Amino acid sequence: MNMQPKTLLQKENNFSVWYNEILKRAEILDVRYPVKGVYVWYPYGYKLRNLIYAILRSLMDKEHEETLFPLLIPKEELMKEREHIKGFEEEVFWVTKGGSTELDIPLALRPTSETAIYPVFKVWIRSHRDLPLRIYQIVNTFRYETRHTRPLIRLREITSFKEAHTAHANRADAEEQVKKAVALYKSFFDELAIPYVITRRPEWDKFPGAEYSIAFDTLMPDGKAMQIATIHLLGESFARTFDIKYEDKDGSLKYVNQTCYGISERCVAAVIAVHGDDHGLILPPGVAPIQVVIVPIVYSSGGKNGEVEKVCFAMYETLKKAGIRVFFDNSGDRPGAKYYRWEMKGVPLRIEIGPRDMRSNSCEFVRRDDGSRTQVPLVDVVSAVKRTLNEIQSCIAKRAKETFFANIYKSEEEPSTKAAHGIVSIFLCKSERCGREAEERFGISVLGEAIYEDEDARGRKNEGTCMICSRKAKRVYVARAY
Ligand code: P5A
Ligand code: ZN
Repeated sequence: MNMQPKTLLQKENNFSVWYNEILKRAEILDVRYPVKGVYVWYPYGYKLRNLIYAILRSLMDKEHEETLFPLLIPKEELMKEREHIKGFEEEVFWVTKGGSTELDIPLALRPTSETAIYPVFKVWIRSHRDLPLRIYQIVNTFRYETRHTRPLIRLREITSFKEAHTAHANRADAEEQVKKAVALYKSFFDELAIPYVITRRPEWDKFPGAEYSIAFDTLMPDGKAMQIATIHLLGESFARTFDIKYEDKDGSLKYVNQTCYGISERCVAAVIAVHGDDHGLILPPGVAPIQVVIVPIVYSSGGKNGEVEKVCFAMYETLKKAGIRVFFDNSGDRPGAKYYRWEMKGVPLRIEIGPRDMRSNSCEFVRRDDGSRTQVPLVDVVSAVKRTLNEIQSCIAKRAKETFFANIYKSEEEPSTKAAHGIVSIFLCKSERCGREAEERFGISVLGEAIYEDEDARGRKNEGTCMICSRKAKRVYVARAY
C-alpha cells in the first residue's frame, strides 16, 4: 500500500511544480489528454467547478437571463467588426470541411461570442421596451493560444467561459451596467476569498472592439499577477457594425449601447493557488465539494469498532440532514492515509472519533486551514460544525488578503526588483510607447490605471511624472503576469 507522499510539495519555493502536482493528486484536472491546451475535469474537480459556478450563476440570475448560442460562427460574421477581428484572427480555430467536402462558408469555433450573439440582437431588439437586454451563457470557447499553455489558466479550449452581453438605450445606462458588473464580480471573488486589484486597462491593450476595459487581477504564489475577469464598455461600435437599432419613445431609430464581461475557469485556478499549502488544497467551505469528513479512529477490526462506526454513521446522517456536505470515510485505509487524502483534497473540517472520544461522548474537530484541534461534545456537533465552517471561511479570506496586500507596492523608481514578486504601482503616462518601453525594460506587464476604492488608497498621491518620458502621468499597476 502506497500511502506516503512521493515528493514533498513546496508551494512557495516551486509554485509551478506544486500546482501541477495538486491538480493531479487532488484529482482536479487530468492533463494527459492528447491535445495541447485541452484538459479533462476529474469528477472531484468538476464538483468544485460547479459549486464555484453556482455562486456565479446565482449572482448573474438576479438581473440576467441565461441563454445558449451556437459554437460555430460563419466567417462573414466573425470578420465584420474590424477592430475585433484584428485582435482575434490569429487565435481562431477554423472548421473548413464537412466530411471530405470543402464548406462553402468556413466556420469558426467561437473565441468569444460577440459575433455570434449580436446578429441575433439585431432581430431581437426592436423598441426601447426591449431594453435593457441582459443575457449570459456559460460555454466552451476556443482560442489558439501561442503562449505557453497551462491547465485552467491558459487554455485552447476554455471549458467554462461565462460571458455576459448587454444592450442599453444610451451610454449612461451602459456605463451604469459596467459599474454593476464590477460590483457583481466583487461579490463573486469575495465569496471565493480571492483578493484582487481592479484596473482600467491601457488604451493600447484593451479588448478588441471595446471603448475601454476594466480588469480584475489577483496574485499567484510565485508573485505573478493573473487576470481573472474583464468588463468592457463596447459603446456603439458593435451596434453600428451589426446594425442593432431600436425605436425610441419619440419614434426615432437609435443604436444600442453595449457592454460585455467575462470570467473563465481561471477563477478555479485562483481558488486552488491562493489558498492551498504544502499539504494540498485548502477550499473555502462555501465551495468545498466535501465540507466535513468523518474519520473513525480504529486500528483493528471487530470488537469495539462497530460502536465507533455506529456513532460516526449517526453523525453523518445528522450533518447531512442539516445541509452539510459530509463524507464518512469508512474505507479500510489507515487513519494516516485518510488524513493525507482529505487534506490533499482541501476538506475544510475533519471530525475524528475514537474509543476514547466515545467514552466522553465527544469527538475531535481538526481544521484544515490551521491544523488546530478542538474537543466537541457529540450533542453540539451540528452547531459547532456550522460555526467552525464560518470561522474557516473568514480566516482563509483574512489570510489571503494579508498576503495579497503585503505584495502590493508603491514605487517611485524602477519597479524591477519589487515586481519580481508582486504588483507595483508606478507613474506611467498613457502612451503606448512608454507602456511598451516599461514592459520591455522592466520585464513586466502593464495591468492598468489603478482604480482606488478603499480609504487607505484614496490618500495616495495619484499624480506624478512618467518614469519613461517625464510627462504628466497617473499611477498604473504593473507586474509580471500570467
Ligand atoms: C468578455 C466576455 C472577453 O472575451 N467577451 C465576452 C469578452 N474578454 S476576455 O478578456 O478576452 O476574456 C475574459 C476572461 O477570460 C479569461 N481568459 C482565459 N482563461 C483561460 N484560458 C484562456 N486562453 C483565456 N483567455 C482569456 C481571462 O480571465 C479574461 O479576463
Ligand atoms: Zn511617458
